[in-house]
Amino acid sequence: MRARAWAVAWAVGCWGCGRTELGADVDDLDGDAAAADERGADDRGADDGRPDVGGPGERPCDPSDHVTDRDGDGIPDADDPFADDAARPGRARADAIYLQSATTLTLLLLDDGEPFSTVGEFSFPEDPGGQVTDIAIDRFGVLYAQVSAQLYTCDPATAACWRLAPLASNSLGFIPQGLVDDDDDVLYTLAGSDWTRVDLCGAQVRPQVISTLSGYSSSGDIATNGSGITVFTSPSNLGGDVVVSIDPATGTVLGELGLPATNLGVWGVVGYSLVFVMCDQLGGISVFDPIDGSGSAIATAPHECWGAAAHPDLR
Ligand SMILES: [Ca+2]
Repeated sequence: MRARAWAVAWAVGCWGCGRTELGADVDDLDGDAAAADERGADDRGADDGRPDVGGPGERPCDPSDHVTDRDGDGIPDADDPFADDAARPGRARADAIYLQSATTLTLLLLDDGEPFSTVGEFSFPEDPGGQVTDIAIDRFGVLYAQVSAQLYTCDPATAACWRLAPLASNSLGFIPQGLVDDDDDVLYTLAGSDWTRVDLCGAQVRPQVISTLSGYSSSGDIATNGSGITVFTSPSNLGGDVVVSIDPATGTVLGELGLPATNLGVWGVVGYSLVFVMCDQLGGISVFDPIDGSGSAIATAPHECWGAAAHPDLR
């Protein structure tokens, strides 16, 4: 994610939850305030004037059901933005780090002699798309992307992307199952200084601001390592970025852990065992140890790095 690229679209009321939502529901044709009726599995009949709980063309989505898989693509309906399409969105590898520039998706295999391989240029078959500012991957391998002020899902094998719903930010990261939710990974974003939980169910997207951070803002990414430490990168007064630890459930800053091994913006961060792998805006790859705050450069990507993500099992 790119610090300069985010823009905030503000709260448009809540969806029966009493909390603030980010992102305008520009296509809520039935006026029921459901935030994702463009492709939402619960709102296919978007102009029917009825609650989105069933009926012809409408399917409820149970966020706790990680078993039902109508299209048999290995992604449960609750985690599948295309629950009736086995060809979409595709699944990410669990053994690789995914890096992206604004235009290109690349694999990084740290243990490989040729660590970088290009997946492809991002494409947008259904709309004009835009610059990709960050990506995140859940445990079923579904890859989400921030593009302009929209959340997309992309095929990790082809880099084709499809728009889901408005979401204004420049950083995405899944908090792994067991930390804020006992049976699901949960998508979070730092939109400016707003620590925001993004509940997903099928193609539904429901952002809720948890807290507003004082003195910190998103430089580029959010990640959790294998010991459960969640960090984000924030612009530092010293130049470059600082690595900040946060309690994801409450949005409480726990402290600064140190400086990355670069004085550039760190726009990509992934958990990798007990450390973090980071990439900076020019493509520099480094490792950061959250315990002693040390960082070391290890490689250079073939392009600018605007974001990074990895399957939660890589931690
Ligand atoms: Ca599917």
